[in-house]
Amino acid sequence: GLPATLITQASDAHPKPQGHKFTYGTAGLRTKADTLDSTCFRVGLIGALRSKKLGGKTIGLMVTASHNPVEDNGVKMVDPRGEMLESSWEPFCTAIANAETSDELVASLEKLVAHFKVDLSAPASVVVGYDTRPSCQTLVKAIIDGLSAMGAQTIDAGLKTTPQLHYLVKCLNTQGTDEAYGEPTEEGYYKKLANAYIKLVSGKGESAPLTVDCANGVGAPALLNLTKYIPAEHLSVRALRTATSSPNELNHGCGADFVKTNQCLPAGYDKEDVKAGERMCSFDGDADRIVFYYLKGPAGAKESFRLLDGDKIASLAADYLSELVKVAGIDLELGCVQTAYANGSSTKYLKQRVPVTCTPTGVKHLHHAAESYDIGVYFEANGHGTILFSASAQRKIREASPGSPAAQGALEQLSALVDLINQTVGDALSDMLLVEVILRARQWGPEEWDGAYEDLPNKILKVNVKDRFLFKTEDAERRLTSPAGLQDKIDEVVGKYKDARSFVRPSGTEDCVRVYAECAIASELTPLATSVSKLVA
Ligand code: 16G
Ligand code: ZN
Repeated sequence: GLPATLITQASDAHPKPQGHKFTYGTAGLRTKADTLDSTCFRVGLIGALRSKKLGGKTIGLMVTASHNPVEDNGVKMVDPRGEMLESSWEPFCTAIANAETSDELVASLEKLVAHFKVDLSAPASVVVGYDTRPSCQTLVKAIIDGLSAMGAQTIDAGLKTTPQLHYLVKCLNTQGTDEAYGEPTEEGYYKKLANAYIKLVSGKGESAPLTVDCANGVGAPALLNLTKYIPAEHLSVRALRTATSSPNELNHGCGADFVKTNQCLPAGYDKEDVKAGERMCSFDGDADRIVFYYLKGPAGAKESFRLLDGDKIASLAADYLSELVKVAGIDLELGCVQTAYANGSSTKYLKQRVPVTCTPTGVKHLHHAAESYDIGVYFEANGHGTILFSASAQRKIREASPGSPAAQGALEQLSALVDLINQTVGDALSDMLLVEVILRARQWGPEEWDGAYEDLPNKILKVNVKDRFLFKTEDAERRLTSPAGLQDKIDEVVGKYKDARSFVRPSGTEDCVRVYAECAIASELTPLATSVSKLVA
């Protein structure tokens, strides 16, 4: 059975805040950091059990609250192939996090063990990473106490970006097999990306510097490290917002979420000497999202801010990869996965070129859907995304015999792209390099990239409601089934505006409901969004 005495003793040192309710949601368990000690301890226990269930394969635990403010923190579990925790475990995580006493805790753990038939005599191995938040230190200690109580082998990976942790998990589990993903170290990660990138851009000339907003988070040291492996002629970056030792600056007026939500430059960029036409991008606080942007228009005159978000990255990548596949002369189906937040113009653009599917919000849904294509391009509009190459696609790319020098070139590029792209999860560093590669290959600046389609004016509003769980959705969150009658009222409002679309869904990460609205005419956007919000509030 479970080491109940050890667990109880250790749990008494990590008491649960009375009455506090935790939920394992789309981003794992996330809330105010000062309430999370008991939860982290318990996630340590669960992590050990998850590994035992999988016969001792290494699973990952990442402590981060991504783009949220510095007072927040969270923990999420990573399965052996680098993907999100299998969703059937989520309700058990929630129940275990909410057990009020140590005795209830042991009982809830026993339920999990019985339900999933966990062999407690199996070994357990868990790798733990964390971001730059000051609260991480004590939370990681709590996790390690949980792992020790279960006798799990613990690898403390230290400060990592979320995608680096996913990478490590996959590498540790594939080491020495046919599917070996890479060297299971941070250095191995940089080398893998850098080598692939250098192959892809060699001989393509130098490019102008890229300005990177690191959100004052873990992306800053990671970017600095990465650049050590890439000669400056191939990648020149100007790293801004790198103040990781000033915790209050994390995601503050900067970062991918700020830029996407407010559709403007990071605060203070007017003093940073940015020029019209210059490529810029922003990471989020744990470097698993990226958005690009630039200023359009003649220098000095009024320049306009232009966002190149996850949808624009998806279309850039889908076009480029489709072309390579064609030139390579191999038969692979490339498809795109989006969510309801994808700008209507991007969906229209992509649908004219490739199959497109829509899933509910959250990486696990997109990732899963992308696995059904040979090459699955998935991006959320907020800049989280990656590209998956199926095992058979990778084999075809490796084994194809090229019919021409052009085909050979395309195959070589595809095979380097397989290495460049972090296929475990969206990765700001890897996606940044991918965009650089494509722009270099096409000899494009941001304006040419931006030319693919024109975004419909859009915005997202946050509405506070009494109980967000009353809001239930269908059709990949595009329609409400409850509260009864509300969807009809939304349809009626939307019908009054040109090319309009609006939907309402409960947030998976905050206690609110989100209203998305887009329409053809910019001046109609606020009236549309506010009318729908009023129906909801
Ligand atoms: C989480 C998701 C992200 C999604 C966001 C939506 C993962 C790893 N992250 O951060 O993909 O876009 O939630 O937040 O799945 P919301 O439900 O509050 O709108
Ligand atoms: Zn993130």
